[in-house]
Amino acid sequence: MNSPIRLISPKIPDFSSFSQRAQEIFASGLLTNNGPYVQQYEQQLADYLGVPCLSFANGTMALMLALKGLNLTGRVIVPSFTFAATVHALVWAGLEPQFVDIDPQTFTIEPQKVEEAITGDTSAIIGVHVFGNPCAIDELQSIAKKHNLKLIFDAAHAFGSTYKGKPIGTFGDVEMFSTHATKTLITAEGGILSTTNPELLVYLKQARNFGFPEGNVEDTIVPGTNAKLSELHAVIGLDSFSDFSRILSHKQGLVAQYTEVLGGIPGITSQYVPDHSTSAYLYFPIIVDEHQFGMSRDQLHQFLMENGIMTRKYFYPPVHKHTSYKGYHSLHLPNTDHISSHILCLPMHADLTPAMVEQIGDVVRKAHQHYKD
Ligand code: T4K
Repeated sequence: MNSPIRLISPKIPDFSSFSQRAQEIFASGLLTNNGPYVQQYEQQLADYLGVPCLSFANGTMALMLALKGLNLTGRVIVPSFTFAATVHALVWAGLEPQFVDIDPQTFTIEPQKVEEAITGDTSAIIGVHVFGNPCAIDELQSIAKKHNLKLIFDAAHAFGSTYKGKPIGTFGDVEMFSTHATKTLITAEGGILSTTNPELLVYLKQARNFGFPEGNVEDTIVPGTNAKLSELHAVIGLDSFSDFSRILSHKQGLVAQYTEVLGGIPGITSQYVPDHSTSAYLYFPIIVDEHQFGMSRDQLHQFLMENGIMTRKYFYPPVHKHTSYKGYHSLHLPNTDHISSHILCLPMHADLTPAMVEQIGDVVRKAHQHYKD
């Protein structure tokens, strides 16, 4: 049997380039604490996005520090259709989640529901660019402005996505990217914050380094934490960055092919990406309508696995149904519940070939045929 088609296959940068730089780092003795490679990596990110960028140990800590740095209080509006880390970060920042439903086509937070949910206690909105698909940014921006709320984007999946011709990373008060091994731009573990807010940048630099201001290692200014990226991680990021555009366009080709091979299979639809946006497509999500397709999402997941194709049910269950959010289980979020229980994320990565996408399409068609016969 052929080896399975993986959901994700991190594009590990060339080892000889890494080892050369790692040797330099070892020889210098400076392994972390804002060394030259971290600075070079942050400069490359800032040049690419056109706004200042800071690196962090992971996306979750980065988001938590961004929320702290904006001095938020009370409740923060957030979708439940996301990875748990989005919500955990705000709870760790001492805030209360206020879950809001998503649009059933784009899978991103529904602006009208956001506006309806605002109360006197609301201090911010977090939008998540789900699988790389940008939120309805203009609408969210005008709601935030009208109600004097901060607007934060969890762009964990969206490095390389664009909205109305501008890169994701340039919107709201601050945006967070993850560079975890499962992403397209990787540092093994890591996160990025991009913001043009000078006070927030100063806070974040201090907060990721225990609260020390630049040039002072004795007196902390804020109760910070340790959320620094190491030099070795920054080297992986630099190498990964040099291959990023090629991988992004490879993924775009795969999306076109997925759309073609899955098109016309009854009961299979995908995520709607508006014409004014481009998505970095972390995965290729499909929605399985059991009645038209003939198999449930869970049965298709199993069938694909038996045929050597790895898939994941991101994000199932939705965060408000997690055990850690017991108090929210009875919330009525119909689109979130529906998408969460019908979604399946298909493989998407640099090593995925057109032949593999063809094979995935054939197996999905076979599953439908199997039911019909
Ligand atoms: N906000 C959102 C919306 C997020 O999705 C995430 C993270 C965050 C915030 C927080 O960012 P970080 O703090 O992580 O920077 C994974 C990732 O760990 C997580 O980063 C990601 N989102 C989430 C969607 O997925 P798991 O536990 O589901 O992944 P895991 O380990 O099962 O791996 C998934 C697939 O990738 C597997 O098929 C194996 C493959 N894989 C994984 C790793 C770690 C590899 O091939 N190589 C690897 O090194 O969480």
